[in-house]
Amino acid sequence: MENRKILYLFDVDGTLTKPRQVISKELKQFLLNKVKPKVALGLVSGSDYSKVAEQMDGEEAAAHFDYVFCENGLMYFRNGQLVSAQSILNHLGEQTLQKVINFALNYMSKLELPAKRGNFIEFRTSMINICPVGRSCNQTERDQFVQFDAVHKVRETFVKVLQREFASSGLTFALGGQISVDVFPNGWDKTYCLRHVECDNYEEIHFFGDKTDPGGNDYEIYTDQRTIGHMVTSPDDTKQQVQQSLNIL
Ligand code: M1P
Repeated sequence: MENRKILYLFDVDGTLTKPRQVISKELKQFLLNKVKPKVALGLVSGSDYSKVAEQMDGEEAAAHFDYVFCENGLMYFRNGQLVSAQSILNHLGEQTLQKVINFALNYMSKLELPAKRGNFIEFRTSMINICPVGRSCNQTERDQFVQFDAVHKVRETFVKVLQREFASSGLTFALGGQISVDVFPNGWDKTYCLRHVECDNYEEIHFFGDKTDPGGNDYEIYTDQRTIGHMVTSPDDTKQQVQQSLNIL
């Protein structure tokens, strides 16, 4: 295979798929049939494994990617098997975690939004995901929140309050997707996944992501010196940029 010493790493939501949707058949086939013969392929998402696998159209499809980095790479999968994992609970301890959870629940209890559903705090292995509308909202309620948030800056304000409250706790609060805030220890951002590929000695590591502005969860890896960053605006844009960079007609 040509150029196997190049790695193309992709964010998922907004980059390979519409937020929380499944990848299109066309883009999946393009990546696996046209791109994979040229470069190694990896996924790096803030989401957990079940969501990433679902969005790649199932675990079998996800396993076709050389690397699957979930929860920013703190959960590392290769060929569908978990290779390594880090626990936020072990890292922070119960007391600090509860302080964050209690504070967030209290803050969210005072918000008035177009809709409020369930699962306001999703506890993952290596991060907490805080969601004012509730992760069990449906697509219409998600869209409503997105519009409301664009005007009222609910998450942006929430992040500032959290940063002030937990200034000395060593935690990062990042706007991952559309409706939630990811919370993880400093340094457990998407650059974490790069340590897993160090031993594979890639000559170039390209990263494609849509949340590349400061405060977005692609910012750190996009600006990292070890990667060549590509800012994209949609799955179609990702395909176009990959086609151009690899001269695929
Ligand atoms: O794009 C990755 C993000 O996807 C989801 O975000 P949201 O539901 O807010 O659109 C979450 O899984 C989030 O943790 C993740 O960073």
